[in-house]
Amino acid sequence: MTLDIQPPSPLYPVPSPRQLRWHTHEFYGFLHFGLNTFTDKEWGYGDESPELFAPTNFDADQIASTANDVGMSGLILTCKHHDGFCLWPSRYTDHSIKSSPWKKGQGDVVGEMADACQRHDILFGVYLSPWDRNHAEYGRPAYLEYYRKQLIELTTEYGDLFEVWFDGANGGDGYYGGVYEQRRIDRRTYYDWENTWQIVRQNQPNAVMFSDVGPDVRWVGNENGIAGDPCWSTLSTAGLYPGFGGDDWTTELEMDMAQAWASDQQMLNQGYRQGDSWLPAECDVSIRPGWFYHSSEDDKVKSAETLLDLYFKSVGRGASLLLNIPPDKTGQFHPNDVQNLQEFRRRREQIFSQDLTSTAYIEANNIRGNSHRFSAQNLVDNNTDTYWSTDDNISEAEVIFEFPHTISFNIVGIREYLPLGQRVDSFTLEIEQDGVWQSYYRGTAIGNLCLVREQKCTTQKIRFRCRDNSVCPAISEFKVYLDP
Ligand code: FUL
Ligand code: CA
Repeated sequence: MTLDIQPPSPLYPVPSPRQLRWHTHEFYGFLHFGLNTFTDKEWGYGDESPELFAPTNFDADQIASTANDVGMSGLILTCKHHDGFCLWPSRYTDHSIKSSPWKKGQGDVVGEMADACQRHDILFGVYLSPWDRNHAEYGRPAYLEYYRKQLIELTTEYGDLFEVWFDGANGGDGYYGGVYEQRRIDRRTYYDWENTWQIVRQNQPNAVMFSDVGPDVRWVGNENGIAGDPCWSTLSTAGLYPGFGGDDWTTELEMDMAQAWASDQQMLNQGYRQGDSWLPAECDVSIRPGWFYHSSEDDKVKSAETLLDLYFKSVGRGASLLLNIPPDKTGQFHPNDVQNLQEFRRRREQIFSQDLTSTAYIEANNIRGNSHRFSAQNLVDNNTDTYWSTDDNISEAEVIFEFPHTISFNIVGIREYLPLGQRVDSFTLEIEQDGVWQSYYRGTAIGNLCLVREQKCTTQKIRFRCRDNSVCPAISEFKVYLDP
């Protein structure tokens, strides 16, 4: 009887239930849409007339159905960007779609997007810029009150949110109710984040919150969509705070801070193996050079191959890919973007639809307590809740996949069982050639998903070894693919 075999003890820190859920989302979309779409800007000043917001054919269903069709798990909408213009009829300002000609001021882009996401079976999330270049009180306590009331509107009136996105850009010049001046804030204290976050926790307990440093999901340290290699899901956050990554530094002291920040950016990019918090990375990147739509960028939409490369460098490094697709002036995705997204989806299908391990004979050098519950078959059962694990004292755990005939492959996908933490420090992949094991790949972090993409090779046996680890592994999936 093996019923009393205990699972391995967790290696702390481990993900919270909401982080675990978020890890399954992997690839989702960002919608930058607002006055900037119509003024051809990236950062509105805050003095733009709401009358300029005039999509000719806004279609939340086109946006949400395309997102679903190309494999996105959700969409995050810029409900308010730095210019302060609100895409929903907030009670607390007139600087919103209420004052636009669109639907005679009766529209609600946030509501329509939330509903469309539900109809098309994807998740919905919101971006509410802390920095507001329109609001007269920005920089003073009254603005924080305003900001929190808006956060309450968004977290109570639009159904379930999967993510709430807090941008790091802050302070600088703006309209600010007509005074046109510089406003600087103390990034460490102004937003009283601990209490502001409580609003989201209370109203949307399942939602993760993103900022430069969490509390649930961290920024990856660049806006190119590229996670570090490795990219650990753990980090130590002492001394870091949301917004510390702003790029609007001006004084000498701030320049010094910016230098320190450069090394912090690297830390966000790679994580910190010994970190005390589970704080996985999200890779935000736009399909075009800008975040908002500009017709001049219609021929600069990232190709399917570029998107695929980003996918390997984000999702394939245990992070998530937050891909921005800016709706155009009609209020829909532009055909060029849709075309490349669909080609990107076809490429992923082409690669990932056939897992070659389905025919393999699988043997591990050790199975925890010889228990069926931790068997190596768990690596290939398409179930991330089951995993292969070994006894505690095994320092070199290995599995051999033997195929009935030689196979050719160039991609391997490995997942750790995250509820027990990120356990593997390093691993190797070897292939047998003429009866001799040859090194194919050496890696470090695995985490939610590690996609190894290397030269095509042909073999009948693959050996996966977890080496020099301080604890036994818990590996939930191992897949082998060929990108033709
Ligand atoms: C940045 C913003 O300043 C950009 O406009 C954009 O929203 C990007 C996702 O985050 O910090
Ligand atoms: Ca499994």
